[in-house]
Amino acid sequence: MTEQKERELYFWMVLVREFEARVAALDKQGKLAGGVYSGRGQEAATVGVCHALRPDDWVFPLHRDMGAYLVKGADPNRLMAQIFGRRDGFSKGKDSYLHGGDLAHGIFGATSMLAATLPVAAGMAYKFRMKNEDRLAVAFFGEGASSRGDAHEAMNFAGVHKLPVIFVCENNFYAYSTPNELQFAVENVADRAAGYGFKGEVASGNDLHTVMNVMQKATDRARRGEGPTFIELKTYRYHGHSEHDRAAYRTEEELVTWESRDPIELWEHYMDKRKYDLPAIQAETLARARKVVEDAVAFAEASPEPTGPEAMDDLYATPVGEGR
Ligand SMILES: Cc1ncc(C[n+]2csc(CCOP(=O)(O)OP(=O)(O)O)c2C)c(N)n1
Repeated sequence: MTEQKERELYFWMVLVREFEARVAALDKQGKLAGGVYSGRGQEAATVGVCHALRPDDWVFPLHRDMGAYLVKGADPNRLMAQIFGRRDGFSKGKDSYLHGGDLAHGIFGATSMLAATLPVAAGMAYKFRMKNEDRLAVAFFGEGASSRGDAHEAMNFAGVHKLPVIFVCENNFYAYSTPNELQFAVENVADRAAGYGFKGEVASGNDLHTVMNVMQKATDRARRGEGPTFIELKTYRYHGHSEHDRAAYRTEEELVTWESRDPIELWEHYMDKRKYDLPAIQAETLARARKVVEDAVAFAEASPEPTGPEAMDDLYATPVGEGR
């Protein structure tokens, strides 16, 4: 990998962290329109996965996958406006962050029902297959979501039809407060892939190199027509489930253990070992990321609130023959 690419990957992780930190602060100031689910600590997972994709591939992020939006190409200004519930957001102020997809960049908005997007991702991959398109669908979900029937149905269907879809489970050890041992009885969630007839990979979600390696294998497999991969990335969220959750169900020792494997610090350590000018890179990257975030906040704050009647816009398609 070139130094330029490694620095770019670093920028994405720092941008995701800075963006989410600002969003958490804005939430505490009561400025936002909906729930905030920080993925702080999970940046290597979303950045590593999405960096491996092409612009015309599709991602299906869930509530903790802000990085997927940013790396896949969503405009940070519109993303922030979405989080503020303003007219320039993807849903034009009709919804909170969670449900705002950005169709122009291949980002499907999350649904509140966990795992409900997985069959949609499989369906989209089925369409790619039918139309002979060299494109992939990537569905993110947590280990909690993996317990839902939708996840099983999607993976079974994808396995039967050898679809170009990658299932990325970010296992951060808690689904809200439910720990792994009360969530599934297998050792790894990805062990289930065998039951669907495709490959399961278990990897560190905090180590960017590892994430990129497993993604490379999975995208190659899918593009060769060899079907899906179930990637389980072991990672950790530093914040509670959402900003109001103090996460009293975990120990300080556990949190600190994971913080000592911080994905951004691991990458900095790597760049240092490569003898790059780390202090200069850190300062430059942080300034660049903060500028993007501050511009996005200014844009969102200047974006108007939608008016009442706009609530009815876009609810129905224009009937055929009418309008245009
Ligand atoms: C079907 C369904 N059940 C419960 C919820 C409430 N809920 C939202 S997020 C969440 C925890 C999800 O955990 P996980 O899938 O592991 O993802 P994480 O939040 O850890 O990233 C729960 C229980 C929901 N949205 N949908």
